Amino acid sequence: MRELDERFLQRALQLAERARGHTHPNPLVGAVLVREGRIVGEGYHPKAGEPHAEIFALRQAGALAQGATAYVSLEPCNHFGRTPPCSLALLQAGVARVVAAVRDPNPLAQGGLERLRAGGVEVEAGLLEAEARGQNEVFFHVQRKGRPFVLLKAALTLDGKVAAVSGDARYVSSVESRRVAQAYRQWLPVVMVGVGTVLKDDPWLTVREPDFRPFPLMLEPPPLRDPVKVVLDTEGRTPPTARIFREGPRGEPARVYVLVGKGASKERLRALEEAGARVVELPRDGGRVSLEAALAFLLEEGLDGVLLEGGPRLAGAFWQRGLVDKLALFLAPKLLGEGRGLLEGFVPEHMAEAKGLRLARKEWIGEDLWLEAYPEG
Ligand code: AOF
Ligand code: ZN
Repeated sequence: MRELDERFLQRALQLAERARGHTHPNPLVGAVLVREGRIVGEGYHPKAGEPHAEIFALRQAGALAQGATAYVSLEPCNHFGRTPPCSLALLQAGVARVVAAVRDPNPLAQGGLERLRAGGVEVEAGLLEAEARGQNEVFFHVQRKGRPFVLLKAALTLDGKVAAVSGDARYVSSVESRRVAQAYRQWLPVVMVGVGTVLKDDPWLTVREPDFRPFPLMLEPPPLRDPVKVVLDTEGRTPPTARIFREGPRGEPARVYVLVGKGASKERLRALEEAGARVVELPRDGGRVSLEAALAFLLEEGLDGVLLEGGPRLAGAFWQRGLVDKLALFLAPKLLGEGRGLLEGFVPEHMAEAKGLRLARKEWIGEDLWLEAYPEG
């Protein structure tokens, strides 16, 4: 019985993965309806503003939902938001039992299980909870901390350098690592760089040939899409001809925000707007755009996760403010000697000030070592 419950719930988690990268600021959610051991309906939440996972599963099941068990990767919502509550829809359809992997942390939406129980439905939560929390790491983080989730991604030589002294960084890691690294762009709604990286590398910041290994529950790739590109650029030095403004590999128009400091040259800002950027003036902190203000602005826009791709000065600034929530690192078997480190400006005097990391993944990829880690404390 337990095994069957796990199997159907696992299926709900897998369905949720189909929309990875498309639901922000909403979570990934999947639902499976089972009657007499048979799946009679399946669904997932495709996009914020569209119906929730349960609704698609109920539509597919029709009258067969009567007496069925609903397996959901997140507690059914209980609020009138962009759509009516799923708890009510499940009750009205006559579902007999609901198994949720994890309770909804969103105070506006939670309480679905109580409402269902009060309506005579058998309810349960906590099965595959760790997997469900992992799948929606961004959503759970944002609900707890009230600011976007920041993932620092970098390729390092074995002696910890991200670029040569000249700034040249093409390429530190192998092509296999770079394809995995691209998958993180599909996951998070924003890819962020400092203006130095735009000037030096003129990157595209698009999703081209991602390798989705970071997401073990994903059975088939979601529709590919490019992230919103955000440049932190206090003085508005981004060249209006930069590649970030060009249309993506699937012909999508680029969505670019250039975040500048108050008082930046109006003329430059106008040229950036003409290039298609949304230019936003934010308060400064120590001369540069305030990182806290930048994150708060992005969250207001519904952009709740940031993939920080460099360069070392921006990474160091996020790190020193305690704003890095996770790291994805690719360690290549190369040595650079003198070069640019991962976190510029972070200069502890003693080993005791080094920050510990909790490793969540260590895996070989091509010749490189792929690590995921969380800062401790
Ligand atoms: C569910 N099933 O598939 C999802 C849920 O703005 P709304 O109305 O779409 O509500 C979004 C909130 O609902 C979101 O923050 C989360 O708490 C919950 N998402 N709930 O029952 C779903 N996507
Ligand atoms: Zn719902």
